Amino acid sequence: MRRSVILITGANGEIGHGLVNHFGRTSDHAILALDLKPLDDSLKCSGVDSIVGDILDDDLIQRIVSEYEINAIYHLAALLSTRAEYTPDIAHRVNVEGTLNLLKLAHEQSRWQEREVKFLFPSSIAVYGLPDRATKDRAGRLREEEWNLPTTMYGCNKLYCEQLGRYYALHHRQLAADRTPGGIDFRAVRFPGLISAETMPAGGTSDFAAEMVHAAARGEPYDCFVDEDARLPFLVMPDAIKAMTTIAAAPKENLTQSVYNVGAFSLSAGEIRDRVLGAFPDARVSFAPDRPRNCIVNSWPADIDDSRARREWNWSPDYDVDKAFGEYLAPGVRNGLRNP
Ligand code: NAD
Ligand code: AKB
Repeated sequence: MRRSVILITGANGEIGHGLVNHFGRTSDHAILALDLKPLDDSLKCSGVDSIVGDILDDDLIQRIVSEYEINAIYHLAALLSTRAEYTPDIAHRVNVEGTLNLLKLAHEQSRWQEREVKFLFPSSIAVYGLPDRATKDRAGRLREEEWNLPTTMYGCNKLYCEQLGRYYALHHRQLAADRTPGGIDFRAVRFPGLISAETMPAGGTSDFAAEMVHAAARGEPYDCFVDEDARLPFLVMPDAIKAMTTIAAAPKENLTQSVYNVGAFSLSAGEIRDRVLGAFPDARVSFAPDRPRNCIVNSWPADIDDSRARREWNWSPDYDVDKAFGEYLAPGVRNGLRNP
């Protein structure tokens, strides 16, 4: 008998920490956690099998097929935007070929099980590409289909994987004589910058927000790599987990598209500094913009329109900006310092 599991790739990353914890608390399903890095000890518990490995390793994927019956896939493994710009070829392999491997795995599993396998994919505001700051200021909150002209390898990868997922769900093997409809139930959320009180980001371009909060809590000075007025939408980690698990549970007939924006609040780097100073009055934040990274942030929207997610699957963040800083980030990072 193959063990029935929810597969989480990139399980040792920031969202992975949140998801593994969430399922550990709330789900009867066993979890298969896959990551290049060993799973943190804090995430290891009964009900969690972990595999150290690469989503590009075909032999490993086949081993997973032979040992597990996969109910749903949360495919988180990726190289984020800044890291991807340094190694675009590797980013393309991990972000696109890796996603294709997981879609093929989901397809194979659905044939074995003769039912749909849910595939949850965290996309990103990096799929948007605004040509300059003036256009960004004029554009305001973007809907899903606007300005899909990414300027980064990561954004191109995410946009294409959204389309690959839709293709696998709706049109895969459309000319095959023995084609049976369905197979993969692909659902994606486009996340803004995420801020976690528990983990530190690495390799992203929206990382300045989380880095500023964590540096302040540690009493370290922080040189912010974007301009004071650089603005992005943000979401705190508990709401990111809420978004992924809520869209996963939504009745399929309510969903009119496969990709949805989700957001909570929009802040400039200067406004984040002010919030951080409110919580940590001794914080030392200065601005030393890195022009190319600042350009990437300027190509991403200041805010996103998530009204379709709110209408179709009742998306609603638990944390507005006051609650995010007052009830989650400030107490959370202080607590993290007490319990390293
Ligand atoms: P993260 O960098 O913290 O985690 C990614 C994990 O994937 C890492 O633990 C890494 O070891 C693993 N990984 C990388 N390459 C791998 C490979 N070839 N095989 C197996 N594992 C591999 O990132 P995160 O913040 O947890 O993001 C998770 C997902 O959410 C990513 O797809 C990311 O693009 C997306 N996302 C994140 C944000 C954000 O602000 N954090 C925003 C939008 C979308
Ligand atoms: C990044 O900056 O690359 C991520 C993202 C917004 O997708 N945090």
